[in-house]
Amino acid sequence: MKRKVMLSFCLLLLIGCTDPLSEVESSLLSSSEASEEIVADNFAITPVIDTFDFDLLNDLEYIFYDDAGDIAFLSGHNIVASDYEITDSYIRIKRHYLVYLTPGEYELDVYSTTGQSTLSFVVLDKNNEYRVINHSFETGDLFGWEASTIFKGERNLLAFTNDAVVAHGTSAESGPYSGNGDFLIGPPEGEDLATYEEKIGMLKSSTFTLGGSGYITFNLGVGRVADLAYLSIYRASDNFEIARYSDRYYHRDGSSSKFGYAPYYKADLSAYLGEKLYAILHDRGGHSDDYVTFDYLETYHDPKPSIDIGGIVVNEVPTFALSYAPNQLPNGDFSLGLEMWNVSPNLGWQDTSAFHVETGILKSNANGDAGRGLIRSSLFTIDGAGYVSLQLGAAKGARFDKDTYVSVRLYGCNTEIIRFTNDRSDGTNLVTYYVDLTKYLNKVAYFEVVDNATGSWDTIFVSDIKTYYEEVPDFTGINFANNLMY
Ligand SMILES: [Ca+2]
Ligand SMILES: [Ca+2]
Ligand SMILES: [Ca+2]
Repeated sequence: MKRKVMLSFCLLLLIGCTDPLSEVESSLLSSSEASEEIVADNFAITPVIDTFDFDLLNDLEYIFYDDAGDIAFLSGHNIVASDYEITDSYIRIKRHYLVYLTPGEYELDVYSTTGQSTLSFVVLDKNNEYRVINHSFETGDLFGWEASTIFKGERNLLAFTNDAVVAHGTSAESGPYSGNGDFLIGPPEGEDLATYEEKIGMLKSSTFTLGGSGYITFNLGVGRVADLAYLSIYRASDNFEIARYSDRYYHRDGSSSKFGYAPYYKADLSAYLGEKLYAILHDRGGHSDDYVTFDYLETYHDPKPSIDIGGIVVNEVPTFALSYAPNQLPNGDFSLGLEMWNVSPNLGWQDTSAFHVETGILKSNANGDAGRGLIRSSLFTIDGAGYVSLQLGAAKGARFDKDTYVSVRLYGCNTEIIRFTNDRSDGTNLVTYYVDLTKYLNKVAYFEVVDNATGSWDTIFVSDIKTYYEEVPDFTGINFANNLMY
């Protein structure tokens, strides 16, 4: 009875603990309790692997014998049934549980049909809390990372699957290449490259606390268009995007990155030391070289990496000249030309001259259908009835819904909350679309207009943007903008 009470007390403590100090206190309590229990062990458990290494991401393994009868369950340190596996003679504790434990010594209680016993293990200190799980993809899969679609929920269009964790080649010309370990993110073996390039998606890391020197390093390759292929770092407390990096090396003459090589970059994030951060790798493009190779996101360097390693990064997170965000977008009717709008200067678009205004209509065809680019509005506040409207024209090329579109993004996190396209195209006439942003009332947002294709009709026209309606506007379903993001 005494033991039961003590166990419950320990479990309660653990459930309530989130900071490392409390975790240490609980560990101490558990071990002093366990020392009393040694004499009470009713059966033997022999460790096979009882050390967890954050770099190896190994499971733990223990053998038990006939005297144990049937093992019923493990208890302690918040372990639940899905965190371990019991076979005829083995207990395996899985890495997905171990990876979140603070480094140190642990004991778990093991209950069986013949009584109880304990097993112990060690979580090695590899600066675990300062690093992302499976930072080099050496498990050969996406363990510790979370992939999500960004287009109509279509899993078959998702770039980041376990198949995209590939063995690295031996030279830049032979295919995917990485200098770090055996695996990296890249085009799956046996898949047609054009098919892979068309795929898009996001790949999110685990959350880490920025420690050490505050520098991070990573390998990032290909990604022809900076605005469509990039690594972003976010602050976990408010999902604010603090930095965005693309592979600038790709654009050098004769760059091996054009063949899949993932150059090594370093970035100084020391202004965010001590904060919890996470990374998201973005692939948002569907054409030639619109894919990424990626590896070895190391977020703990102490001391800071030497001056001669790692290429130069440029923080390409969107910035706005004015933080003023009225509810009606200034120059939403383009009566002032491109005033208040910003053409992206980032690498990978042919040039920055694709956009022009003609009779109050923004068009991406200053250089014909072959022009490509991204233009960003100033900020506006989602207000009133929460609806906005605009007119769209053209944008009806072969893959129009992936190539020529309008997005609304939230300021700060830059989350794309809606993407829509001219799916109700009416020949050469403009079509009005109403966009429901009621879920985001009082948030600050902006538009992005994207043209990432060069074929016939691959150009987009936008006009007459209204971002304030006092009441829900009167329109039929035919003019409702369908969100492609889900
Ligand atoms: Ca690797
Ligand atoms: Ca792609
Ligand atoms: Ca175009």
